[in-house]
Amino acid sequence: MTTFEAITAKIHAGRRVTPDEALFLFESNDLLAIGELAALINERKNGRNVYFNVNRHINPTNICVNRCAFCAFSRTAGEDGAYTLALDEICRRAREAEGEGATEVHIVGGLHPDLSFEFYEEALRSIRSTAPGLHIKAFTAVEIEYFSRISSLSIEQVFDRLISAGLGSMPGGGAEILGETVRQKICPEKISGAHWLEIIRLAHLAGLKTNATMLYGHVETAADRVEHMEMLRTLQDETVGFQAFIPLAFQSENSDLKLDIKGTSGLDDLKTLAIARIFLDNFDHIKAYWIMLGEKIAQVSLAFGVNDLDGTVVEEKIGHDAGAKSPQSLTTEGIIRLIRNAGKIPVERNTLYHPIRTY
Ligand code: V47
Ligand code: SF4
Repeated sequence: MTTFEAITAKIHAGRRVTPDEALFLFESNDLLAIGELAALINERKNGRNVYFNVNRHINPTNICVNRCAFCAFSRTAGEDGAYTLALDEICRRAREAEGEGATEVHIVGGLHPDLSFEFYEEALRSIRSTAPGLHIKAFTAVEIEYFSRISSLSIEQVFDRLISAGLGSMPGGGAEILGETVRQKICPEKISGAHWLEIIRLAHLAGLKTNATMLYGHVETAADRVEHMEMLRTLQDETVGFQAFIPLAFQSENSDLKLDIKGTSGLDDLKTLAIARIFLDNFDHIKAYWIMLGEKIAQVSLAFGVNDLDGTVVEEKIGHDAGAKSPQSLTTEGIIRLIRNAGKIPVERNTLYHPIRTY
């Protein structure tokens, strides 16, 4: 029989927790005890260091042929609020970010019906030449699969071409909940969970580091979350290509998902982050994305196993179009203060987690 004592003993011995044990933790309301276990694991891996990076998000277009039910960011071409940035504007934002001390641009967008694969290659090339100091973290597995379809190139060829154009790594979006039953309810047009995992596997084989996200707080059950994390843990055993795991708290405004609940609770946010830290023993970093969580829960999560607060972001659209109440951007000083006030050591990192400066 699963008990808290047995799980605690396992963690103290550095042993891996099973899916049933993770589910047991989700069913427990002893948040502080779960947090303590997560904090212990994090302390072993990262000491008191908490990472952040100075970055800027650029979303080239919100026009998307998928129109996932949970997504308030996307539009159909011609609809009110639909936009596509010109190459010049994408480059201007990247140059501005570099000028303001950013080391990374994070680029994701909708699946545009008319833009060609060459547009995206050109965007990467132009950023690389105008802002050579920036690491380009771009495109979810969902976009990569779309590029392969619109260009008639294989996934491997798409990666080769994008890496030649300047792609440095990939963010972890598009994972949502990998299990098919939930996926059919929240994003039936999107590639399957198995396909997402396969594309990420190919990214890792091509030498790209990626992250992995999990969109939670909608129709999924705790068992769906555990299954999602188990799929990631299994792939990570094989490739060691994941850097951070990022649970994304669902923002419910303007979404087509008609739910009784309005967003996640603070308790659920902290429990989910802590259980992720406990379960994903082969991930180095658990990131609290303050945009979706709010600054206060993100700060408290530093005592619940989290060791990364993402970045300064500058202009965030995906969460804010869905009603996120956090600011659009944090200053470097703001993030440093937030980490210090939690009793931790702020470390500015680059995208690949090399420390740039310890404060
Ligand atoms: O895939 C869409 C999510 C993701 C909503 O890898 C929503 O460093 C909450 O992946 N409520 C894109 N979430 C963002 C993303 C990300 C963000 C920050 C850092 C990294 C990283 C990756 O946003 C989508 C989807 O899962 N999303 N709509 C919503 N209403
Ligand atoms: Fe398109 Fe991504 Fe939004 Fe789905 S989540 S509608 S794929 S932009």
